[in-house]
Amino acid sequence: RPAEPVYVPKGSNKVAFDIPADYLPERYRSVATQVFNRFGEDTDSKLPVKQITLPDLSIPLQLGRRQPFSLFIPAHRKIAARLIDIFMGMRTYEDFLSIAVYCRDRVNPNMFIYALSVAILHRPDTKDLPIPPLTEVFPDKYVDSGIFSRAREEANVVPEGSRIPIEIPRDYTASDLDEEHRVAYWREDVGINLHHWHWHLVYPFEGDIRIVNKDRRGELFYYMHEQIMARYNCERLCNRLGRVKRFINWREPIPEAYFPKLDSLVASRTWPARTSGSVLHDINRQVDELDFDIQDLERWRDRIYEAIHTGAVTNARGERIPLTERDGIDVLGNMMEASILSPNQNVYGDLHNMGHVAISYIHDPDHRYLESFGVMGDSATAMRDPIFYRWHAFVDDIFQEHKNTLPQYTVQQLDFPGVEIADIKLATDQQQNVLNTFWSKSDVDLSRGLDFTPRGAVLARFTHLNHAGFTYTILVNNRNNTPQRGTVRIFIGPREDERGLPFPFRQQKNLMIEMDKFTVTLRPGQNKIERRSTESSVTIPFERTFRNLDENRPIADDNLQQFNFCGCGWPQHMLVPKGSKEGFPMDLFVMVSDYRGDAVEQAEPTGCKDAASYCGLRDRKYPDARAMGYPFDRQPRAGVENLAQFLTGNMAITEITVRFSDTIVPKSRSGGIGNSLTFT
Ligand code: CUO
Repeated sequence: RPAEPVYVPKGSNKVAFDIPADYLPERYRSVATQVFNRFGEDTDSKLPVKQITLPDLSIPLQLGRRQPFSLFIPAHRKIAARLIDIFMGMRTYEDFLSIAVYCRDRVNPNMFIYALSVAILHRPDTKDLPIPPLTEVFPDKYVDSGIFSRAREEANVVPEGSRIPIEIPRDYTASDLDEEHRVAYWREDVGINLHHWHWHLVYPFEGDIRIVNKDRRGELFYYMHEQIMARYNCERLCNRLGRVKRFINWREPIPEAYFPKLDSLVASRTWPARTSGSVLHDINRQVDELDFDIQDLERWRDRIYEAIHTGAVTNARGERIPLTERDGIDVLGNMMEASILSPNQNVYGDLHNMGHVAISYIHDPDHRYLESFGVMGDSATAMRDPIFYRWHAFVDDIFQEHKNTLPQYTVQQLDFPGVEIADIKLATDQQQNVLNTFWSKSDVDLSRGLDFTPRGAVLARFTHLNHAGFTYTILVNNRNNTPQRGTVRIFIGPREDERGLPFPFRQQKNLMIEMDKFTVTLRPGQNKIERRSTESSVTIPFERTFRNLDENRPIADDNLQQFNFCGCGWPQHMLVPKGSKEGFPMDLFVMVSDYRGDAVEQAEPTGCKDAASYCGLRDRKYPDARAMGYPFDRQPRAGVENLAQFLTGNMAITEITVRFSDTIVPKSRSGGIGNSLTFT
């Protein structure tokens, strides 16, 4: 299976690996020359792969080649962690390349790509190397299974150059009879699912402590998923669906069904579906070394609640560790997920991960049908399923329970003396305070993930939500007579609930979507700040989700470096919720906070730094000293009932409208997002 040991971007010089003869698995050796000639004929150079003394691979080889691999299964995690250790432990780049090449045709392909990607992200000598884009390596996790036979036909019959992209229908997993299907375009978005996979690559919950122990990773687990929930709830309101109901009673049938219609090409299996009315069961699957009861989940849940309500956790030595105002959320995030940084897995268990597992095996809890996990069992596919959000609504609610115990922000903790916002607005080329959304089409190359196809791209064309680019304009008065540094924090949130009534602050705060965050220096007097939507600290540029394969233009080398190696980040094309045809009313909120309370003293980041809000910075601390989600992470001070009453002088709100038009608009060639289009 062509999961490439080192990803060579298309369009660059093609390189073939010159592999030591006994690196090939025995049964391929007799055909080695033939295969090399077939795939090596159009290469420009040969890259010699060094023969090394091989480390002990017995543990990674325990997982079969054709077995599905899930990070949520502890036995799989341990095996993967060993492979990551091996990759991380290779002393030189040449040794790393060598072991990667050796493993590629021997270990489980899904685990191989996972471990290889984690190693590339974390080894100092591979920092600038792009990691394999998962849509290209395993397109079967993103594309309707029916596409692949068409793709093979296209690849085998039609010569490169005359191939046309295969259209992925927009509505292939369900019909409108299922009201949850109204938000399928969001749940199944390729960029959103890629972001989630990348996030969990950057923040693994098991393995070498140096890889897991990143600054505030538990808190970021809370915050990144809290923002997914805020965004999804907002998307639901746009589509006239109620906010997600927490999955809290685990004995009740689950009304939400999901039929993924994905086939795994690696494991030759169909991803199982969940019918409406399915019920969780105790899990006892020897094949996965899994044995736990729903009661275990309930005990862990109750102990976590107890820790929150008593304000302290009990560590493995029996000591009480207080959940402090600053670090409590970080401890809780690691404890709930759980990561190996959990203070006590014996007591607090592995609640969030085992929830994923129990749900993903709902159709075969004791392996009697020899079935494997559903989409909830893989971070690359979990967000497709409506139950993901019901589970994470439960998880988030526990975090909120802790946040509700913290002291409310005082006016002094929010205000920025002498700094006042005079005016805020946002504008597209055409209109003020109106955002426009529509559909666009983008292509993904399937050829890397298809076995034995002739060379050249085979494109699948997706239809996805998109929006017209826009600019924020913020007028800020600095009445101090010295320049002041501040952090601009931009959020949007829906104004009205399911009934059309204005949201009280206590509810709206959980729906505030972070749009951007950046530092400014304010001169004394009036300052005009302008900021483009494409500069957002939340998103990665469009080109990093989809490579602009459809535009038939050579890609500049410096861009290539950027393309996929920092794939963590919300996709730019999903920055704005869909809104509605009539116009969906939202609040735009802007705050300039005092930088003295925000600053994290550290060296300038290198490498990927444009999606720090949800992804942090590589090799650096999280670049904002405030609690993540500030100022909306806590209950409001006494007397504040709505957003307007919450404002201090350094904040402002204005009403905006998100208007959706049900048309397909091409992306503009400038690399922007349909900026130059006219809407009437
Ligand atoms: Cu991201 Cu539940 O953590 O999937």
